[in-house]
Amino acid sequence: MYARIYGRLRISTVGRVLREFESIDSTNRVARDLAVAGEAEGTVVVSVEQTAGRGRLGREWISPAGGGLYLSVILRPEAGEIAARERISIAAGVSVVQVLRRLYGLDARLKWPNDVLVDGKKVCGILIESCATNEYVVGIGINTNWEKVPPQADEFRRRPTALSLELGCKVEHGELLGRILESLDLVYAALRRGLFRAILGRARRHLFGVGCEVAFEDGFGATRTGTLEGMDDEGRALVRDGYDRLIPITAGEVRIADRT
Ligand code: BT5
Repeated sequence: MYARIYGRLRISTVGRVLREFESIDSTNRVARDLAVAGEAEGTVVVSVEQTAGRGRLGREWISPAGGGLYLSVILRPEAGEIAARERISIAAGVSVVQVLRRLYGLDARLKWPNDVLVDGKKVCGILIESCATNEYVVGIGINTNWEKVPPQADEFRRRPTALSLELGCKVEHGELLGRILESLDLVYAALRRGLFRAILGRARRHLFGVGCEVAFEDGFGATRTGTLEGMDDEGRALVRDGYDRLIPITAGEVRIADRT
């Protein structure tokens, strides 16, 4: 189904092998199994529908047939090549933000560390799972063609949207997939060449919620609040707390209080 655009891709690693499915439980699950079985780096698993699409921390990612692009990529950076998984995470988010801005002219923003929002609503979620040392599966779900926001969304943590709802027309999955793979391939190549700073520059430019009040976990299980100031050179979120201290946040979530 995606073969037409796939044939014209300008890629070196990401998208070298494309495994397409009509319906599977989760592209991340299948990609992980393939990775463990030795599948080549850059292999992409894509499915028209997921019956058990997953988010972080065991959450669900609703994945109706035709309503989204659901894909997972196997990456195996050399040891020491990429200092932290967080970098892959930011890079994946940046690659989606760039495509949505360039292809559709949308004001897509990166919500730290790797959600993508349009008009404050979630259009894309990214799930990075490690299989082994220096082996990752990067899962990307983008809501594409929805007629309306599904009823389950009342329970969602943040209001969702889809490209069709923002653009007023349907999008072509093959074209979107092609551009995402090219974009991801470029940022991944940049990461491997030690150019994380360049990716970070783009992430900073399009970061959502700067200046907003946020809630975050302090590492000891307590929830605290502060103001999002940006990202440090390692890609950690920087939050200024009530004592005027700048706190770098590495893991967990930053909830933007006044926009959810
Ligand atoms: C994410 O988790 O945002 C990561 C989602 C990754 C999905 C892709 S699809 C391809 C690959 N294969 C998989 O099985 N997964 C990946 P998280 O930040 O935990 O957000 C999940 C939360 O977002 C849910 O608990 C809902 O509140 C909400 N949600 C569920 N489905 C959604 C959708 N389609 N659009 C927007 N929000 C959604």
